[in-house]
Amino acid sequence: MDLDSLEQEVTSALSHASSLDKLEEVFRAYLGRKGKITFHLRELSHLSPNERVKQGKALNNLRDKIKELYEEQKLKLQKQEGEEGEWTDVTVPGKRLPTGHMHPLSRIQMQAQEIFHGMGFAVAHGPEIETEWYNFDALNMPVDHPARDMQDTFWLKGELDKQKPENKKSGRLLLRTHTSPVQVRYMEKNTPPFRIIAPGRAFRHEATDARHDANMHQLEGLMVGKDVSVTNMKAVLEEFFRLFFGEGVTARLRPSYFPFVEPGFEVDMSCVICKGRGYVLSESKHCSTCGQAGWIEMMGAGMVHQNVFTAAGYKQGDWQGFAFGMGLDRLAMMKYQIHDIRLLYSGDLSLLDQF
Ligand code: FA5
Repeated sequence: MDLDSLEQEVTSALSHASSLDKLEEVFRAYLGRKGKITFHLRELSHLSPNERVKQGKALNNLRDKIKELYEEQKLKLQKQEGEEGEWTDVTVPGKRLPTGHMHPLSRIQMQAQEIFHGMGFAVAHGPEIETEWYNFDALNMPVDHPARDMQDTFWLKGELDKQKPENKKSGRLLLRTHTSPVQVRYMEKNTPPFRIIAPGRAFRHEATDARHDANMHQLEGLMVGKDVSVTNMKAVLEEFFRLFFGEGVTARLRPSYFPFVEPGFEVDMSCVICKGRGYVLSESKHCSTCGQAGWIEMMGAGMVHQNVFTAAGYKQGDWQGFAFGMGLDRLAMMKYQIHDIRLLYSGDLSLLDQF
């Protein structure tokens, strides 16, 4: 057995192996079960004891050397193949991490605010827990006024401390039934001319349906000056609808009654779900969103009653202005074609994830 030439042969075969697969092949050819060196190792038993010791030592040394060479070459090839294998396809779309997003109602509120901001309206806020005075009395609805029944109220237990002068007129506590009390709170602290909007939550103790919920959002508007008129109000509201919904949506004013305005109106817009038909063609059914009317009531509006100015501390006859209170939920329903207001508060991700 010529171990020197065997060593040369293996060394050359290992160092010339050009891939990991080929390297494995060489290794098996010498040290595998049927490998050349394994064969010689097995044959040792046929040799004389002296020969066996000598040959055995030499073969074991060769085997260790081959293993060492094999490991070295393996590392080299792994590195090479790894580097070549590291290929980046920059056109593969990145993984999108799930992130939160704005609730459709918050979006609607922001969009509406932006439009009014563009028309010079500032934003004002008021508390959700209100007093009877701001929610009703100051808005020309004293106790026993039948109009109080128009807005079913969640009354709260407890009252404000009547010893404090600022609470003298407050009355009972309640969850505000509309955003109109912000009008009075703002006027108490500011002198006209001004124009404000007051977005926020309001509550009504009433049965729910596709258009009504016990918890809803309104956006109040108030513009006061020396000669603000119904014409200004109509222009502002029409401009708002145009900017918010685009051309093609029509609005109408209907005479209506609210104790805090005179004259008062209800503002309707054509239903975008059924396109004003009252019947949804694609679903072959009557439109439940507008109750088949083709119109949906969006807001109440009118010229601020002089009694409200007086309650806020202005002198009777000094100022005139208009006010409106629109349903933000209704606005969201029309904009995104959501057929039931309750979906907005359901937390249903199949709806919310669309925004
Ligand atoms: C009011 O709340 C008056 N404060 C509006 C107003 C302000 C009139 C200033 C004049 C001057 P009304 O109850 O009609 O009015 O409600 C106004 C709008 O809020 C409605 O047109 C409707 O869009 C929305 N709304 C009222 N009740 C609910 C409800 N339960 N669920 C959802 N939206 C409602």
